[in-house]
Amino acid sequence: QSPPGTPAAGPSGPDLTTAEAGNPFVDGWYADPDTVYYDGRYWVFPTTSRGYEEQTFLDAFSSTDLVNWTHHERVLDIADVSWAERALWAPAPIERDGRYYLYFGANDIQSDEETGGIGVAVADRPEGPYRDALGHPLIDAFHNGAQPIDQDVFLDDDGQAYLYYGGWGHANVVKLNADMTSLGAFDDGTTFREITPENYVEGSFMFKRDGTYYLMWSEGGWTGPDYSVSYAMSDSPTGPFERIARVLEQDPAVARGSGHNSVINVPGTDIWYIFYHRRPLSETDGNHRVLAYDRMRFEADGTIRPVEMRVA
Ligand code: FUB
Repeated sequence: QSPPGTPAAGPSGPDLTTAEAGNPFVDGWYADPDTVYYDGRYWVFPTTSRGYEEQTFLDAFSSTDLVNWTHHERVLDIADVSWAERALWAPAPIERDGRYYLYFGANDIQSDEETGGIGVAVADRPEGPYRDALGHPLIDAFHNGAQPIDQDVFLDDDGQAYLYYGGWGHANVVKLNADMTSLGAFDDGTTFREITPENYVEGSFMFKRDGTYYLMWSEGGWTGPDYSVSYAMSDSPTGPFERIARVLEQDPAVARGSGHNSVINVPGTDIWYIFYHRRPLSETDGNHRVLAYDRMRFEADGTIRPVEMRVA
C-alpha cells in the first residue's frame, strides 16, 4: 500500500513506489545500516552483526522499490584490507565521478598505539568488489576524544564532501578532498573539528533537507535499555549542533536497542525513511540485531516527528 504523495512511475524511469516491506526487511543479523540511492536503486550497506572477531566482511542489499531486496554478498572482504583484522563495521557509501566509495571502521582500536580506525575502499560498481584505496586507515588515531568509528559521508551541494564520525561520546567532522581519499583542512588550518552534541554516544549521520543540515546520532549503550536516536538542525554542515529531541527510541512492545540510523529520501518527493537496526524482543545476545525502516515525517518548521516503529 502506498502513502499519499507516492510518485507515479515514469514511462521510462525507475518505479519509485513507496510501498513498505515488513520489518525486518531482510533476513539475518545486521546492524548500522547506511543508505544511498544510485541510479534507480536504493542501497543499504550494514555491519554484519556477529561479534567483532567474525565481522570480517560486508554485505549489501539493493532494491528498486524498498520492498524487494537483492542480497549482494561480501562486497568488501577484510582479506582485501591489509591493515584490518576484525570488527569491520558501519560502512558509509557514496558515489563521486563514477567511482563508488565505502568508508568503514575496522579493528575497534582502543588507543593510538593500535592499528585500525576508519578506512576507505573503492569500486567501479555499487555492488563492488570494493578494494582498500590507501593501504592504511584514513583516520587512525583519536582526535578530540573521538574513537575513529561510525563514520558517515556527506556530499554537499557545493561539491564539498564531509566525513562525520566518532565513538566514545565525541563526534568530529572532517573535510574530504575531491579525491575522496584524503583529508582537507578548514579555513583555520585544522583538520578535525569537534561537533559533539549533548548526549552523543556514536553513530553520526548527516542529511540535508530544504537547505537545513540535520545531524543524527545514537544515545545510550548499544545493548542497553535507553539506546535511541536524537537529532540537531543547523544552517551549516559544521554546526553548531544543538540537540533538539529524540526521534527513535525503544518500544517495549516492538524491539530493543533501536539505533544507529541513516535516512533516505525518495527522489523527487518529500517522502523520507529512517533506516536503523533493532533487537527483537525474543533476543538477548547484543549482536542479534536486524534491519528495519520506517517513515520519517517533518513538521512545518522542519523539526522531525517521533518515529512510529512498525511492529513488523
Ligand atoms: O556494530 C558495531 C557497533 O555497534 C557500531 O559501531 C555502533 O554504532 C553500534 O551499533
